[in-house]
Amino acid sequence: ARILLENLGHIKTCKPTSSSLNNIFTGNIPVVDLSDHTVAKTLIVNACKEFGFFKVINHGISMDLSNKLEAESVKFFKLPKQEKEKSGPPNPFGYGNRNIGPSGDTGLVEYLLMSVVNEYVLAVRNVACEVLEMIAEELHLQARDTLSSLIRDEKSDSCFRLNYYPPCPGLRALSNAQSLIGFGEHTDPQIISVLRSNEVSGFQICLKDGAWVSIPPDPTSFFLNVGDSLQVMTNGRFKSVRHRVLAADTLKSRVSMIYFGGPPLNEKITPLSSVMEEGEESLYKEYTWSDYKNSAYKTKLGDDRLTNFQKP
Ligand code: GA4
Repeated sequence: ARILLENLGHIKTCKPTSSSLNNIFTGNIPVVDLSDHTVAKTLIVNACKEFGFFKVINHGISMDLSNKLEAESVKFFKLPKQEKEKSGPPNPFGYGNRNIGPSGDTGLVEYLLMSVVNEYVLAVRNVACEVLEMIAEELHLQARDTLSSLIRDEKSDSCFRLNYYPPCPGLRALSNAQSLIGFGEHTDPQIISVLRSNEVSGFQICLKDGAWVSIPPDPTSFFLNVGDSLQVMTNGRFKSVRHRVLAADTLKSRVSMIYFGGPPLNEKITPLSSVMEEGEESLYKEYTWSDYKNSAYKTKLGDDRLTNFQKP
């Protein structure tokens, strides 16, 4: 555990529901080639509006870096229970098993939640910033770094999560749907999240019509999703995507690593003036990221956390 924790920096700690598991199909999710900015920025903005989700390729992060971190993670999750528990409980950062967040949510998952300091996270944050800068250009925001500066800020409230879904072969044959859930459906509260997983499937997103789509895993790529804060900052133009992970119905465990790019605690989360049409009003009340976070930690994982912040 110590090796992993030293490599990853300080562990501080950083929540699932199930609905019908039917309607599962593999969708055509936008794939964005980051080596061509001109094409990429239009694709990204369209994907953020339609899905709140897309995959990026040619991102410049070496497989080696991701694989090393994955291997370190597996080493940690394979340690005896007692050893792992020395890094817990996750309040807010640390090791957690089955229990997710403070509201009684559970899933077939173990995880480590931590603050962000290591090389991998810095590399992934750069990808997130590059994407946010392309969004800023495409939306004609006042400055290119209007969004990226929030997650580059030294006070940025970002975090990093390693999830380990133990192998549960044959699970799906069981009738109890709840037991199929690794991490229950939810939206991410932050601005943007960057996910990378090994080759084990399970990740799904919810489309606008409510259908769940399985996203084929791809360890060479990153999956980005719009968080609640970016939905608000675009006054609802971008969608904070609902997603979940099914338990690993295989002999192999699923390992995912997710960077959550959040703004500083005192940052006002409000629609960016340059996205607003003349006479357009904010759909949301005024609040800071700290207000949102405090409120989020009182909710159940699957709750729609933004409704409290919508204008009547
Ligand atoms: C969802 C996104 C991130 O994983 C996370 C989660 C956090 C936790 O696991 O402690 C939360 C969940 C997440 C949203 C609502 C609250 C907080 C559990 C929960 C019930 C680290 C985050 O920032 O919000």
